[in-house]
Amino acid sequence: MKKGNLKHVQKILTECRRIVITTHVNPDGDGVSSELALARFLEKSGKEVRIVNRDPVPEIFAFLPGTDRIRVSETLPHDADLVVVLDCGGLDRSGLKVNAAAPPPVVVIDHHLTNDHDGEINLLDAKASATGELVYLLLREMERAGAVSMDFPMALCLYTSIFTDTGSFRYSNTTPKAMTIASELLAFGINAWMVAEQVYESKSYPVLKLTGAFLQTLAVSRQWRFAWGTIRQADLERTGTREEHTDGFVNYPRSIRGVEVAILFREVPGASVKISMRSKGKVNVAAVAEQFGGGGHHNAAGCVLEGTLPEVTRRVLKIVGECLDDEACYESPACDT
Ligand SMILES: [Mn+2]
Repeated sequence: MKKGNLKHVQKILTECRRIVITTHVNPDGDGVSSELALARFLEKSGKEVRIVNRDPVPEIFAFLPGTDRIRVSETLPHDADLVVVLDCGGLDRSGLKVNAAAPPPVVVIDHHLTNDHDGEINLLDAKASATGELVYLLLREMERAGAVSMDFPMALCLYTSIFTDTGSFRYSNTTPKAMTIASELLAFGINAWMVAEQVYESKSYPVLKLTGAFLQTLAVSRQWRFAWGTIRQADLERTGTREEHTDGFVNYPRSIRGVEVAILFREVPGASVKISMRSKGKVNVAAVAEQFGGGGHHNAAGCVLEGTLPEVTRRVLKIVGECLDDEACYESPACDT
């Protein structure tokens, strides 16, 4: 991250009064937590702050202080002096409709490895474990310059952001810096078990039924280098669950021994398929997702493709197979998609 950008963002935040904060569609723990921590700090600094997202906060993050203030809307408010977009490349990814006649200035704070960042100022660090890590550094910088301090609710949010984006401190983005920051956040009095319990141990029975249905769909390639699973709209309807409940499902095929790349195919209304990909390290799945107009990190990426589930599945598996010198085996019942 460029140090100058941190100062630059700090300056523009200080100068603006009406600030809107948003994140990507289908917000995750990092996006929501980063929004809440930044909003609270800016409000304590006397700013008029709104958080506007296209999609609701996933249930498992309802425990975060301030989620009730997040507004769900299709449209970006027209009267903001500044928009801060967190955890993605820019307003495009927020899914919010923007008044094209008078687009607001945008600050992007993100840690994704894509090159579509389109803010006036981009505070980027692909090495940061989470956007929350960058927000932490920004708030510490602002703390030094002003009268407002970080407090327990902000620390709880930022801890949750690093905790979730590192997969509970398991993924390769669990750097010494991430751990140091997490440790500083814990020192605010956060109960690590409480956060873990809220995020990972508060599943509903319907979600476990959906998990069961998903596990039935798992399939592996000929050489066992990649594996995938599928969620159909009918599975969600039958179990009474929603798309947000499939978060983390891609980790099941990834957990198979020898599998390098895991893919989750989710049928979404409107004849398209949402794809999440995870790599154990050798393959850059962001590069694969970018071929289909998506993006992400080396180890975690996604895209949305138009078409039916079987069509899209074949297209994506073909490319992944080429990357891994392997292929999907459709003729085997176990691999039938
Ligand atoms: Mn993130």
